[in-house]
This record gives sequence, C-alpha cells and structure tokens, in this order.
Amino acid sequence: MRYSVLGGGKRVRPLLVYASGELTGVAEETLDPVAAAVELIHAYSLVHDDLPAMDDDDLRRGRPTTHRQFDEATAILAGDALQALAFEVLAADPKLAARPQAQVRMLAWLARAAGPAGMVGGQALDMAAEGRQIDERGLERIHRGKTGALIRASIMMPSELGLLSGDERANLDVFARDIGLVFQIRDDLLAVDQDTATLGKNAGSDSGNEKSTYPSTLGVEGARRRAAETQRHAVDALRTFGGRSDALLWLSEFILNRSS
Ligand code: GRG
Repeated sequence: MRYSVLGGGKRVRPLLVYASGELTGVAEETLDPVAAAVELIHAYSLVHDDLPAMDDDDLRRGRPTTHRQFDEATAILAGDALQALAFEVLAADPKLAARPQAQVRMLAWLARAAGPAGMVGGQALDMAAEGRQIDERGLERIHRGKTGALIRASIMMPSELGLLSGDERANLDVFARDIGLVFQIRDDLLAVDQDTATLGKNAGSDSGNEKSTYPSTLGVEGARRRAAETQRHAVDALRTFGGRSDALLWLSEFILNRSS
C-alpha cells in the first residue's frame, strides 16, 4: 500500500480539493482527510488498472507496477485495502464528525465516484468497447465515469463544507465535470505524443488494447481543439467567483497543458 501511494504522482486530485476549498471558503487543514481520501481511491484504481486482467502494465510512475514489484495477489489486496482506507479516513476524522451531514454527503460523493455510476462503471464500459471504434458521445460516457467522476468529486466535496448558493454550486459543478473531460483528453494526447520514458508507463498501451481514444475518434488536432474548448467552457463557469477561483483556474491550465 505504501509503495503504491507514496511512489510519486502529481497529486492533481488533492490539489483540486484544496483549490476548491479556497473557492468555497474551507480551511486547508479541514480538507486534509478529503484530499487523502480521493488520492487513496485514485491509487487503488491505478493498482487494479495495471493488473494482468485489466491493462496488464509493467510500469507506473516510472517504476514497476505494484503486481510486478510484489505479486498479483498482493496488488489485489493492496488495492482493496486502499479503497477501504479512503472511506475510513473520511468517516473517522474527528473534525469532519463535527459536521455529520456534510461528512455523510462527502462519503456519498466518494462512493458514487468510485462505484458503478463512476469509476468502475466507466471502466466496465471501456472494456466492453474494446476492439470497437466508438463515437464521441460513447467516449464521453466512458470517461465521465472512469476518470471524470473522481475529479468531479474532488472539486465538489469541499462545497459540502462551505457556504455556496445553489447557483454557485451549479457553476462549480459545470467546471468540475468539464475539467474531468479535459484531463482525459490530455491523457489520450499524451499517450500519442510521448515516449515511455517520459510518461512513466508503456506508451501506446491504449492502441495495443485496441481502445478508442479522443485522438483516434477526433484526430489529434480535433482532440486538442476539444480539450481547449472544454477548458474555456469550464473557466467561464467560474467567472462570477473572482479571485476566489484563482487556484482552480491555474489547475485547469495545468490540466490542459500538462506533460505527464
Ligand atoms: C475492480 C479489478 C478492478 C478494477 C477496477 C478502478 C479501475 C479498475 C479502473 C479505473 C480506471 C482508471 C485507472 C482511471 C484513471 C485514469 C487516469 C487518467 C490515470 C492517470 O492519472 P494521473 O495522471 O496519475 O493523475 P498520477 O500518477 O499523476 O497520480
């Protein structure tokens, strides 16, 4: 579990938690368990995604994948335990326990993001689509679940602790949903652009698995354009927040232009 969580990674989802906290007016230290919980779910998903029965990858974050470093049974158990730990961290935190309604709502966000309506559901759709060229709507459905749901939850969970109007929450949610898609389009473009050494995983593993991607569906230029348009739409939704949205805007630029 330590090897999988502490071995690097950009920590984009925890950063989104803190940046959203800045917008919603929640103290950083209150958000530590929230940030830890989303990263633990993410780490579990990478361990299981790399398994032989899934993507069968040997490299992650520039190092052997967890099942390569240890063995398959250990990797399965580490992933399962990381998932449970995410919920424990969120449910057992004494500061959050003082706000029980917000705590339960955050647990629901996390469960939805991780489960059949989110990451695992998206992964199942992705597997079912292997070997078939699907259209953009189909691709979007997969990625709103597989990658987007956890990114959305990272941004929306702090709003359960803050004071936002209904309209403000709706605008934040537009940003949260769009930026998850931008993340995935950029991920697909990176897989096309980069070599294995820079990416820290085997480049070309998507085409090896015959998976539809944004570049294979829209073309590389079309995918770049779609990412930029979607990021602009996301940013537009935050314009009423003024300086409180600076950190989220910065992260949206990073997500659009990241090189790993
Ligand atoms: C239940 C056996 C079983 C498997 C489930 C949960 C799951 C498998 C798959 C989830 C799919 C998944 C891994 C989605 C995330 C895809 C993605 C874009 C990962 C890369 O995220 P980054 O760039 O990674 O944030 P770092 O390394 O920076 O943390």
